[in-house]
Order: sequence, then C-alpha cells, then structure tokens
Amino acid sequence: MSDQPHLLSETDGHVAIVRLNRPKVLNALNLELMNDLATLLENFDENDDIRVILLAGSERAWAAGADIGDMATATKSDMEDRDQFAQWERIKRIRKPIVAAVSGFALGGGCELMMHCDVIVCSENAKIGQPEINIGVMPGAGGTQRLTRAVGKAVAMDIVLSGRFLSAKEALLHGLVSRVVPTEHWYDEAVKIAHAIAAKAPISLRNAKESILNAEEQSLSDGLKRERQLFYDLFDTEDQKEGMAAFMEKRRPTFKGK
Ligand code: CO8
Repeated sequence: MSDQPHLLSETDGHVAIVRLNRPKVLNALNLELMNDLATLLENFDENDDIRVILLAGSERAWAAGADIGDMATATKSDMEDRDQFAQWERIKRIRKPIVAAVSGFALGGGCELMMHCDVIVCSENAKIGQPEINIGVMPGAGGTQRLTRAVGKAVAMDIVLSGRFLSAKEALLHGLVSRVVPTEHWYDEAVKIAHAIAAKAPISLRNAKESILNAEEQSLSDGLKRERQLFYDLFDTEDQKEGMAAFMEKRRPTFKGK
C-alpha cells in the first residue's frame, strides 16, 4: 500500500488497484485527492506491467461528491481560479481501461467520477445521483453531459432536477452502470472482472476504449472512420497474430501488449 492517506494503491498482477480512502467524509473528493488521483492514474497508465486500473471506494461509499467544505464559502472567481476541472481532464485522458467498483453512495462529483470510468461494477446497495440541486448548485464535472448521453434526456432531467438517488437496479436499467453484483461480493467481483479484462490484448483494449469514447464526442461517420483506422492498426501488432493463431490452434492466447 502507498503512504498517501486519502488514496491507497497496490498492484495485483497486471491490475492496479486504487482505493479512495476518506471514510470520515464518505470519500468526498477534495482538491488534493483529485490531484493525487490524476497523478496516480497517469503513473499506472505509463506502467507497461499494468493493463487495467481498478478504482474502488468502500462498501459504504464510492464517493459522496465533491468536498462541500472546499466550496461552501467560495466565490465565482475563487472557483474559476482553482481550475479544478484540469484534474478531471487528466483522468479523461487515461488510455487504459478503468474498472469502477462502486458500492454505497455515488453522488454528485462521485457519480461524475464513476462516469469517467469505463466498466462500472455496481453493488446492489448503491445509491447513485446528482444531488447538487439540493445545495443550490448543479453538476459541474460532466454530470449534465455524460449522464444525458448515458441515460437520455428525460431520465437525466429527473435525476438532476429532483436530486433523487437511483438504486443499482434503476441505474442498470438506464445503462448508467455495466453490471450489478451482490453487496457481499461487490469488491471481489470487480477484481475478478478487472483481471478478466487484463487477460485481453492490451493494444486492443486501448484502441477499443478510444473508439467507444469517440462515440460520445464525434458524429457517427467520423466515429466509424476512426474505428476503422484503429481496427486496421491492430493488424500491425503481434497480439493480433497471436490471438488469431491461438484460435486456429484451439489454445489460449498469450498476449504481450506488442
Ligand atoms: N462533502 C463533505 N463532507 C461530506 C460529504 C461531501 N460531499 N458527504 C458527506 N460528508 C460528511 C458529512 O458531513 C458527515 O461528516 P460528520 O460526520 O463530520 O458530520 C460524514 O460525511 C457522514 O455523512 P452523514 O452523517 O451525512 O451520513 P448519512 O448516512 O446520514 O448521509 C449522505 C449520507 C446522504 C451521502 C449525506 O452525507 C449527503 O447528502 N452528502 C452530500 C451529498 C452531496 O450533496 N453531494 C454533492 C456534493 S457537490 C458536488 O459534488 C459538485 C460536483 C462539482 C464538480 C466537482 C468539482 C471537484
């Protein structure tokens, strides 16, 4: 484990595990934590031994939002000067898959952080929402944009304007999370899923992630053009030769990330 108190990290084979660790405030995301989180994720993104990053909270809380104490007395210009969204942009640029292990509260900035992840494994006890409306603000780290792309306008309006929490079941129904798992196994299941993904070809993972994220930003025809290029690029990799040869020879492939 690292010595950063608000973040714990370790590696487990090709999987890097990062845990949010501010239990007294339900993992509220303060400025220092977000800066350190971005740095840690970038380091794992650069590390050739790591193929997947697992980001987890605790069973009680993934993260209950941005730290309200950081913002309570801030003025508009204080908020602009902090440029805190620069850290979120850094997280958006991580190229390796990020698996989120979400249990308990995923609220406000916590829900927005969850939406920065790629595969979202969600415990049955999760309570997910954008309750900023209850404290006189609105989502600011992508909550009106990514949520709307994930669940559609009518459901996004309901979540953001009412501030209500979704259950895990509702979140799955609306396509906001990838899988729901029993609360008693939330962490182990997420670790299993992270390892299963880490067994795939790393460059395929990276290209596929880029291409899926493009669907949020680009037109269909631009997205298709880029997808085709990323697909062709994989035929220059050893892992494509290995994957297809293994299929023909009826054996399991061994991928090297080359
Ligand atoms: N910030 C700071 N402290 C918090 C936060 C938070 N977001 N959430 C909980 N805490 C603290 C509580 O103050 C409490 O501290 P203490 O024990 O010292 O009183 C402790 O965590 C435990 O919380 P509760 O006693 O309230 O626990 P409950 O089980 O009764 O309730 C809830 C849990 C429902 C999660 C409740 O704590 C709550 O409503 N929290 C606030 C949720 C919220 O409004 N989140 C949105 C915050 S604003 C935001 O995220 C804007 C994002 C903008 C972009 C990101 C920029 C960085």
